Amino acid sequence: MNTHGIVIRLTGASYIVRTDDGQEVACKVKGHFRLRGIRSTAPVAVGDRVTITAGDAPYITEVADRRNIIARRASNLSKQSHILAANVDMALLVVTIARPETSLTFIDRFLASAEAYRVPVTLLFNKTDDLTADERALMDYYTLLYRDIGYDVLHTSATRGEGIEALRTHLQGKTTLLAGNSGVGKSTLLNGLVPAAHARTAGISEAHGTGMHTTTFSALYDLPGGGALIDIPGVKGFGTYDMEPEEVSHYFRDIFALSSACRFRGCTHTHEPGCAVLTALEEHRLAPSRYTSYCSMLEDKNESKYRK
Ligand SMILES: Nc1nc2c(ncn2[C@@H]2O[C@H](COP(=O)(O)OP(=O)(O)O)[C@@H](O)[C@H]2O)c(=O)[nH]1
Ligand SMILES: [Mg+2]
Ligand SMILES: [Zn+2]
Repeated sequence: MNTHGIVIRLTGASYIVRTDDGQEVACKVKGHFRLRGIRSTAPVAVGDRVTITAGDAPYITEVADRRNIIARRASNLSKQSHILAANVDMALLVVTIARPETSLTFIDRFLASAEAYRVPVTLLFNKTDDLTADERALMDYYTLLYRDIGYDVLHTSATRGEGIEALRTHLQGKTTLLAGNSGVGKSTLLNGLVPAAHARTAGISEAHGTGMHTTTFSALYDLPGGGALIDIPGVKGFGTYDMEPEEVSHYFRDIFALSSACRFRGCTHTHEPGCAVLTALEEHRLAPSRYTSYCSMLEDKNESKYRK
């Protein structure tokens, strides 16, 4: 008899599947899956709906069609990808203005990759209790900037519990991937939302000024009010989606919206006459930080194309 369930945790040795009747079963994977054109180092990911065999040594026999996946390249040179999570409704990008500082380039690259994966992102500014007046002003500016582009922006102080109720409401009923640099408060937020998670939190290492990775395994945590959070250890965000240089501007919503008025089709918005993006930049209708992030991503793509 076969049973169905969802993969909620990966350990080194097995996949923990929560079956539809609520049991947690440690499973192995048998044989090879051919997964619709994806060459992957790990065939099954957290969030996958699977079929398992019953018995003393259960194994996964089938992975259901995925709504989406979030993957990263196994290594720079490899064509294989590593699937981080499947069937995700949303990503929550946790950022901090300071201690540690999250760079705008990091945020913009994340947003662009998420657009490519068609995963909506909510930007969450955490540690609102720990800001100078200047830092608060900066946060307010970024909040307007990203809301204006069309992203949801929330604010929390995970340690003080401020903004957690609004966040809870926002996450209700959805499967959300937790993302963000280490030290921004992901584990603290997770513990606030899912007390049973018992995620380990870490201070910023005094010596290096960087956070330490303490979560060990990918896991899906049910939210008390419905929905779930997926925590992937040691992964800041998405790997850069494999996109052509011409495609990069499609994933910057503000730049894409402006580009319809460019004189030339295939305008790269870097030097072309009649470029509506460059005009908007000059006229302060496009944030310089967004344009800088776009250019840096475009350069990467051109370089990797050149290397091939
Ligand atoms: N002041 C302040 N510190 C926080 C907040 N949230 C988390 N921290 C602290 O930041 C550090 C890193 O938090 P952690 O949850 O481990 O971050 P993660 O690496 O993203 O999982 C810990 O010392 C937390 O106590 C917050 O809202 N305000
Ligand atoms: Mg953590
Ligand atoms: Zn242009």
